[in-house]
Amino acid sequence: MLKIIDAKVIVTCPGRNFVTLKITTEDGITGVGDATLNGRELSVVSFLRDHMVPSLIGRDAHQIEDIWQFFYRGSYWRGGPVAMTALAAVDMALWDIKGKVAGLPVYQLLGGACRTGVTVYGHANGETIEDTIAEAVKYKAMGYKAIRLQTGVPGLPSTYGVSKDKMFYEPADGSLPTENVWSTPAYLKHTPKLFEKAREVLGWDVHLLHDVHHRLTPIEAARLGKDLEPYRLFWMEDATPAENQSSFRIIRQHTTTPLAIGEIFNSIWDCKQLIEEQLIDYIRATAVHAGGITHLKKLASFADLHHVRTGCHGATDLSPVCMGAALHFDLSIPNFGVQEYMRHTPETDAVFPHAYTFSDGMLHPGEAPGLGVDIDEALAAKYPYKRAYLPVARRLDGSMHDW
Ligand code: GCO
Ligand code: MG
Repeated sequence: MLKIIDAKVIVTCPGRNFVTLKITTEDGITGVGDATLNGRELSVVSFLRDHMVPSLIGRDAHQIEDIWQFFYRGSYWRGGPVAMTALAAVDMALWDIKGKVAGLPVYQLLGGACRTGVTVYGHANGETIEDTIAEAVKYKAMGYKAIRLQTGVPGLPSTYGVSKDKMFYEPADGSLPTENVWSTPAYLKHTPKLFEKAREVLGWDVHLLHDVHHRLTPIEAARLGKDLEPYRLFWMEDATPAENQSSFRIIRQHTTTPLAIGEIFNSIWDCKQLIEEQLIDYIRATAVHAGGITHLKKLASFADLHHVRTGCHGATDLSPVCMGAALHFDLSIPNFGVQEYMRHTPETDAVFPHAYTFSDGMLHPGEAPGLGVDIDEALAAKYPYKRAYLPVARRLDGSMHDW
C-alpha cells in the first residue's frame, strides 16, 4: 500500500494556461499529470478539486487500474471532455509515481521500447503558399521527417492554423473568441495548389500532412481527398465532424488519401465504429483528453486489430507533462504512426523541466524514472491564469460553421 496523502491542482500561464495535478504519497513520492483542456481550464480545476480529490485521498497509488475503474465505471455521469481530462491527470500522475518507485521510465513499465525513437511532425504555416513552403524548408533543415502544411485562403482575412509567431503557434488567441471567416469553395480550390507546389520544392522524401479542422461535409472531404491523391499525403486530418461516425464511410468510398481523426475524442466510444469498420488510418486521441495512459493503451490495442495506427495530438495546449506521457506510450506500442510536436516556448519549458529530447526528426522520452517531467512550482506561481479562448468560424453569410 502506497497511500495518497495529497493531490494539488496547479494553474499556471507561462504564455498559455496549463493545469497540472500533483499527487503526493505517504512516502513523499510525487507524480504529475496534465489536466489542461484548452479554453475550459477552470472547469477541470473545479472537477478535480471539488469532486475527485476528496475521494482520491487515502487510496493506494499503486492501484492504477482500480482507481481508473472507480472514477469511470463507478461514476453515474460518465465521460465527456472535463471528466476524462481530470481522470487522465490522475492516471498520468499515478504512472509517474509507479515509475519512480520502480526506478524505471514509464515506457519500460508499458512493455519496453518497440522503436529507437518517436517520429514527430512539425507545423509549417504561412499566409501564402510561398510563405508556408519557406517554413517547411526550415523544418526539413531542422531534421523533421514529417511536416504539416497549412496556408491562408485568398479572399479570407484570417484562417485558423495560420499563426503570426511561426515556431510557437498559439491556438487560443483572444480573451473572448475571435471570429474567423470561412469559405469552403475558396478553401477547396486553394489547398491542392499548396501540395502541388510543396512536392515541387520539398520533394518526395518527406511526409506531408494537412489538417482540415472539421470544416468540410463528408462529400466535400471526399473531393479534397481525391484532389490531394497525386501528392501522396501522410494523412488528411479531421476532414469532417465525427459525432456521426458513419459519415466517414462516404469519404472512405471515394479516396485513398489516408484519414486521421480524434484529437477531441475522450474515449474508445468516440471512435469504436471508425476503427472497427476501418474507416480511418490514424487515431489522434491523446493521453490528456482520453483518460490517460491506461485508457489510451486499450484504445491502441483495439486499433491495432484493425490496422489503425496512432498519431497523438501534440499541440502547444497539451503541457510538457502530456508530451512526456505520450512519448512513453508511443515508444512502447506496436502500432505507433507519428506524434505531433508543436514546440513549447522557453517560458513553458522552464516551468516544466523535462527529460525528453529531440534529434534527427525524433523525440525520445529519456531514461528518468517515471514520466521524466516535473513542474517548478515557484516559477509556475509567477504566471497567473489568463482567460483565453479558441476562435470560432463563420461563413461569408454570417452563419456559424463547424469547429
Ligand atoms: C492540431 C490542432 C490544434 C487544435 C488545438 C485546440 O492538430 O494540432 O487541430 O491546432 O486546434 O490544439 O486546442
Ligand atoms: Mg488537428
